[in-house]
Amino acid sequence: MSRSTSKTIYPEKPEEKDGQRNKEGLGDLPAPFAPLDLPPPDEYFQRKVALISGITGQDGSYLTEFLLEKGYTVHGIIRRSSSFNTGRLHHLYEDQHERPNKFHLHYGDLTDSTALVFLMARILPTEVYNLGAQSHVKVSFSLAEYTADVDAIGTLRLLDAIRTCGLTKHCRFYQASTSELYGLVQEVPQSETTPFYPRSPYGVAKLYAYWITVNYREAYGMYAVNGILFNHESPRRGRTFVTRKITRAQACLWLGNLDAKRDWGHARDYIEGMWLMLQGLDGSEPTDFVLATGETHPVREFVEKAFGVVGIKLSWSGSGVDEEAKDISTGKVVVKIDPQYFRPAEVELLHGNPAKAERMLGWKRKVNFDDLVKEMVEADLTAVRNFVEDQN
Ligand code: NDP
Ligand code: GDR
Repeated sequence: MSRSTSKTIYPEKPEEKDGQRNKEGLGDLPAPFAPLDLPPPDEYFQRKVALISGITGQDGSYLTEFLLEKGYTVHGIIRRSSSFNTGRLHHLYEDQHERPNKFHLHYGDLTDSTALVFLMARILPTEVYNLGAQSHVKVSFSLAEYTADVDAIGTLRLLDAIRTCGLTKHCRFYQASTSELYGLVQEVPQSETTPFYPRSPYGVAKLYAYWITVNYREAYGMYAVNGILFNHESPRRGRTFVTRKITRAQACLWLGNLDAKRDWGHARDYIEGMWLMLQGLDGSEPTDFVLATGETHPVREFVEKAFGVVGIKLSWSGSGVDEEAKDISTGKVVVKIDPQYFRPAEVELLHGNPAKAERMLGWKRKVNFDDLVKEMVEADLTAVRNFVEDQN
């Protein structure tokens, strides 16, 4: 059958309606499959509608609070799960009475293109925040293929959903990139120009996501940016990340590499930075930003500070897998090493340089290291006390 007689839904050379081909910079590529009758971008952007993947995670919950406060309508993608996965959003749902119709959750998954296109076309967001990911570095060694599917190809699926719906000029896109891209660091501190050298399936998947975001910005003129965020923590941090594992410790704490150094900030500060990246940059071209504190601390120091909050001083002895820490006042061993928490390839040092974000976004972290540790320990103590009270 000759090409000229075949009927395709996606014509190879679409008719140029309303100068769309030049305006969208589509060249010879297929037109959006479902061009929508949208107002011009300036008018369209009067609406404030956010779509968040990963809304049930630490960052998603803080971002939702932040955007609702700013008057946005917030739509979130949640995964079907047999166990409860909306705990971090519970308080916002209860607030629905005061903020009617502003907060909506939809089933979807970064592995399901059809669902993403459907949600995009229905919601018509002005800002998309791609926070969804299999985000645990150690777990990514066990679930390498799945991590690539969600973290790398999932990002592509979301970007393509925007294109498919003809929203390339109508929607700004934030990609949750990570300091794990630097991995085996090539310079200290790390900035937007530091070469990448990821050290885990997670880091490699996020490298693809980083570049596909840059590529869609350059190829289609999309307002798509990477926030290269260094570790940020909070009382809502998942319980298997090292900081939260430490602040929740009640019995002996079994850890892995105590010498790894991280640039730890507070998640709430970083959420504001994400939002600032999508606010137009005063007309400058969209670009990528590092968010970091500019300080670095070993895991061992986090442990000492956390125990210090409850008045426990530690003495360390031994080395390698035999290292341990005792409570000086009781002599009880409170920290030991379990090699199962070591990683096949480790990121030993992360230390970010946030100068570009400070200069162009006016962003600066507010919470310092000591206050971060204190807030997390106190939140976990409160949670334990409340739990005990509930039992009585
Ligand atoms: P969390 O692990 O707390 O949250 C991850 C979110 O992604 C959850 O809502 C999770 O849903 C969702 N998710 C997982 N798989 C899928 C999927 N297949 N489809 C749709 N959603 C999915 O991560 P954080 O909030 O800490 O981080 C947010 C983002 O920022 C992540 O992309 C992370 O990689 C990145 N990042 C985080 C940093 C940090 O220090 N926190 C630093 C730099 C980058 P569910 O609740 O159902 O599991
Ligand atoms: P990270 O965070 O890998 O930096 O990724 P995590 O808290 O898991 O590890 C930080 C460092 O602590 C060491 N470590 C341990 N880690 C865990 N989880 N459990 C332990 O028992 C333990 N003992 C020592 C680790 O080896 C590591 O060096 C986080 C995630 O949020 C990513 O999604 C994000 O991209 C990066 O931060 C920036």
